[in-house]
Amino acid sequence: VDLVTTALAGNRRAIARLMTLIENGQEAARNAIAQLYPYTGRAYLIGVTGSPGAGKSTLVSQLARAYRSAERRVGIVAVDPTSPFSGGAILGDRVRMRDLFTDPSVFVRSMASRGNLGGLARATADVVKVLDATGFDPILIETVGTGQAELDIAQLAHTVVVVVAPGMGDDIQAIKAGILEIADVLVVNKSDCTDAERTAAALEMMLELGSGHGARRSALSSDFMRVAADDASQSAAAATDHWHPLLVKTCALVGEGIAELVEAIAHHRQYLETTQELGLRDLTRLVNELERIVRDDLMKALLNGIDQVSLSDLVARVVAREIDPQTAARQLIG
Ligand SMILES: Nc1nc2c(ncn2[C@@H]2O[C@H](COP(=O)(O)OP(=O)(O)OP(=O)(O)O)[C@@H](O)[C@H]2O)c(=O)[nH]1
Ligand SMILES: [Mg+2]
Repeated sequence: VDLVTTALAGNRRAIARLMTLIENGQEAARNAIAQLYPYTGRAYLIGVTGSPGAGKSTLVSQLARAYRSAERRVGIVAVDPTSPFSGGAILGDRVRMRDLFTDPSVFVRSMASRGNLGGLARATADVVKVLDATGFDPILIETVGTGQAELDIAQLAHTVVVVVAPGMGDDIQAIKAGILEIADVLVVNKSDCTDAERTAAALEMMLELGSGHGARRSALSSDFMRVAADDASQSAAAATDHWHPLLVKTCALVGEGIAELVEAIAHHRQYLETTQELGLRDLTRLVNELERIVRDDLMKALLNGIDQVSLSDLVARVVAREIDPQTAARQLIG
């Protein structure tokens, strides 16, 4: 019996081995994903992102416990080398999470970045597919919300939870500029800390002013997406009522506000389901994934087809202003 069949039957070691194949970018992984793919598309994907140390991992483990008590099988993917899930943090955190690591209905996987964030996004999408196909639902995906690749990963999810910790005054500007736009649910964690109320009030005001949400919709604007998505789904996007991000205060350390967070996520899911946004998000995600693979593979094929010397020669000529980038690119592709 092959690895995929064993994994589909629920064997944890087979699941872990598949994930390792994926992380190492091995050819066997491609075949495995092809076999698994028909079984995917069932799990609900929840992205948890936010600044370093905001309490994402603590929150994720509390969410996992909440879903466990509702008899769900929970998948956790931590795309963060410093996460407690990968052993980067103090022992206390791991001890607090030990129940999750030993629960057969929870699967925790941390993704090593290996310095290649583009590859990481692809590997993460595939690891999520493995969990999805093997019956984990929901799947929680933790990423640090600092760069485009991480935002891409966050946008794998149906619901994106952005975690903010109080007392990061300057940080609010960064949030405003970047991750607030992808937040479906905004969490002010560490509600036990001073300044929590003030941070929550500031964010509340920003939400009321209507900054945020909207970045997702413009995902349809890539050329690839426009060609790939049919008119019907595009007009469905246009007809959709806007979602107004919910704000939840939590103290992940003691589990306060977790029930409210679970409810906010469920509320967002219901919104996605009643407005056809759910299908649209799947479409967006899969077209983006397809586009990324096509781009990666074309680039790889191109680089394989030309020798190092002529490439660096061409680059030198572009730098020397002897040839413009467009003409150079055309020469390369030709
Ligand atoms: N006071 C307080 N501390 C918290 C709370 N939630 C988490 N912490 C602490 O904040 C620190 C960081 O928590 P993590 O869950 O590791 O945060 P993270 O966002 O996953 O961190 P990185 O993955 O390293 O970016 C830990 O020491 C937690 O114990 C909270 O609600 N209140
Ligand atoms: Mg973490």
